Amino acid sequence: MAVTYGLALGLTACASTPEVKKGELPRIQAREATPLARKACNGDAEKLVDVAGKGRANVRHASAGGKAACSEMDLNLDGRIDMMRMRSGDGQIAYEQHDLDFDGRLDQQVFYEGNALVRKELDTNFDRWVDTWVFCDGAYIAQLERDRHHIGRVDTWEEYAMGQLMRVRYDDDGDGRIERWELYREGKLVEISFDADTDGTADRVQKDIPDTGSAVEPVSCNGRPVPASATPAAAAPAFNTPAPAAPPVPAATPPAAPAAAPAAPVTTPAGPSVIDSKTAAPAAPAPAAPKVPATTPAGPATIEKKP
Ligand SMILES: [Ca+2]
Ligand SMILES: [Ca+2]
Ligand SMILES: [Ca+2]
Ligand SMILES: [Ca+2]
Repeated sequence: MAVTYGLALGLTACASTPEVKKGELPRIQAREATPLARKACNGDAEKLVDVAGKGRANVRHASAGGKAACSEMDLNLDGRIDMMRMRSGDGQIAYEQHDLDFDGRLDQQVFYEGNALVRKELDTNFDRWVDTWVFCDGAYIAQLERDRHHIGRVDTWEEYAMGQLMRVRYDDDGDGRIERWELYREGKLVEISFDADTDGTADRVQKDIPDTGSAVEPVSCNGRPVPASATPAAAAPAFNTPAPAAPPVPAATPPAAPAAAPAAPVTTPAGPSVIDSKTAAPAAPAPAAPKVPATTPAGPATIEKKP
């Protein structure tokens, strides 16, 4: 069995003509963190597969009413489940859970609609709470939200066009109000706006951003290369109008205390791993997975060999 990985590389992206931004909603609704917990893969029948010929099953398929329900896979053959995939009643992939670094703890859950990846949720600091939400538009990242300071709700909003970063909004002090914007053009940061009094209007705009000479290519949502036809300039919206509010989410509760952690750089979210097996793994919509440092094993139940 071969395990295939891709790398979702770091990004910086582009933006269009930046203007003074008025009317930004002074208070936003911030998505709240949710636990990242394993879901059971059950059915009325199961099939165990030893894809490595080592006398121990490393793939388990569960079915219900004769239809495939879900699968559990041990991709690195260490006896622990690294991936679980659930299917809807019509057999389409609906949901996946991934342990990307094989440490026995989940790092990501992926949501599909009609076999198409629509959202990824990640735990990037290994505390078993989702802190990063990635929203896909076809092959491209459309929006990414982060709980950068791990305060239990989103404090950073990244907007993309054709996989390229266009704008980032920050609630740096965790008070539920955005006070900083960054605009990007052709992969480079071109403008930073500050709203010190959080009245919704930028009262200081910095445009003399040093050009580091580096710009990063657009990033896809599924880890595959961004289609060559992607032309971010054509897709770039003009951020000279009031910014849209965050998508409908549960209302944030007033923060208890300002966030203390330093701001983290914008980074690309991790992708799931893919099993490439002739005998066991169902076809996957090829996500990619950066390796993250392995930590102490503490994992789920081993897949037992069929009697
Ligand atoms: Ca494993
Ligand atoms: Ca893990
Ligand atoms: Ca987390
Ligand atoms: Ca704020």
